[in-house]
Amino acid sequence: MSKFSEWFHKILEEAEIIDTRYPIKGMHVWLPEGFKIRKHTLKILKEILDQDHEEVLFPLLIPEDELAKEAIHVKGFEDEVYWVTHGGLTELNKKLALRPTSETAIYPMYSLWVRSHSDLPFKYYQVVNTFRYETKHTRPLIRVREITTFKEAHTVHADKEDAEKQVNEAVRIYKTFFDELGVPYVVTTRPEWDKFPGADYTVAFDTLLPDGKTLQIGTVHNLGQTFAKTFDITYETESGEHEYVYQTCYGLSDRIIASIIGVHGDEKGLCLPPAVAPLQVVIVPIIFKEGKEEVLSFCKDLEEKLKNQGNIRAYLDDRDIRAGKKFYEWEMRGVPLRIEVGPRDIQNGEMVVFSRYNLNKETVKFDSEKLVQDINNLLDDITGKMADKSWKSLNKNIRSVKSTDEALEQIKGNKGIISFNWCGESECGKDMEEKLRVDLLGVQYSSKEDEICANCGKPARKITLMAKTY
Ligand code: PR8
Repeated sequence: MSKFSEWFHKILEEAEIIDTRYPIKGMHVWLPEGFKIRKHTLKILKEILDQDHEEVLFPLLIPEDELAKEAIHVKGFEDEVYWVTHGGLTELNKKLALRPTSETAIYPMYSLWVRSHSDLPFKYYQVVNTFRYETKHTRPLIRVREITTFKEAHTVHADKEDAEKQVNEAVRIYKTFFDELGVPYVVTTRPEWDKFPGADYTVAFDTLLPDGKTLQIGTVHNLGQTFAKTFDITYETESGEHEYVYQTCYGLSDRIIASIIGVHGDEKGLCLPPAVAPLQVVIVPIIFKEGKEEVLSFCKDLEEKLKNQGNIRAYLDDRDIRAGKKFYEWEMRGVPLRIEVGPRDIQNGEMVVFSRYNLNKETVKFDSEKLVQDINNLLDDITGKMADKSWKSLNKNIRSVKSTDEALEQIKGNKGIISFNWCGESECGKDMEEKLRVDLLGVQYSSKEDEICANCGKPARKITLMAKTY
């Protein structure tokens, strides 16, 4: 197990995010702390999506014949489907699949719902659990067999241009979302051999974890008319003809939580962005025999004020244990801001604030009038600085190379992401993956001038990224 992997497992347990001891491989239990992080994260996502999507909820089970309808799609998932074969003791005459994703659950209904051009576009999403019998090594939150937090959006459009536009819009949505979490990413168009089964093309978000491997954290698929033709999703145009629709879908999973934990965490444990931290501020009274009551009552007022006036998730830790022990625990749990108040601070009109992300402690003047505003500003400042820090770390680890030899050197020494010019030929791309034992993430953009492919020397106009991946 790599150092990061060990760290990750340990912190999931210590910070009580999930319990991995559930007796089915790849399926875990969300604990209260983890569930809160998940809840706050979903709230951010839903707020963004709800601006122009509708939330729906489809059944978990998909009839075998529907799942099998789209040949390429079913081929892509056939090794990974869990089947329900019995109802009690009775064998079902039609097997039912636990959804690995919901295209084949949703699109037969879209075929009933979409009627006229005036119904379009349709933008629905749901947050559900999906099941994939992953054959690769499972890892908590990263590669699970029950994806508990599968956010999937499915849109329907009258024409190709509108679907293209939606792909860009979905990329913008995911950028906004990851930016709020301070999780940095690279966006690429996946190579042909790695696109979603049934899609025309796939655009993917990858982030970099501390061990130098990338993690795919979100995908946007342009489905073209493939599913529309399979499921007969048509609409009547203004002139009364029937046309097949164009579709997109895009999804995120439990990996969003894994990336928050992995990208921001450090040797002291979790380091949570204020937006998703179960507690944003913890108040630790520094108590001596003298002035104990005064300090406690001051801290109680402070807690009330932050909670009631500021809507800040604040908590007064007045347990009768050493302050040092409290510091250790809250740092491990990733609380973004700690306020320490002792008798002398009250006399001086000061308090000590400690930022988790840079472990900085400073004494600040205490102004009762401006307190809520000051703390909110501090939290905003932390959000921005955490994002800066994680983006710097990602950018530092993208290295441009001119040849496969150079790529090999870089990957051996530094890990991280390699950027290079690629001719775009599948054979050449796969050859590189094999030689370098990495995955080709995909094409980032066309290079400005004709360059030479780092592998085969043919003309290349595609800046492409490669990395060891999860
Ligand atoms: C779709 N259909 O399904 P996608 N554990 C954790 N996360 C995972 C796992 C896993 N075993 N497998 C995939 N993911 C489309 C889009 C509806 C929505 C994550 O797309 O198969 C990946 O990060 O690409 C991926 O980006 C996301 O789920 C969506 O899965």
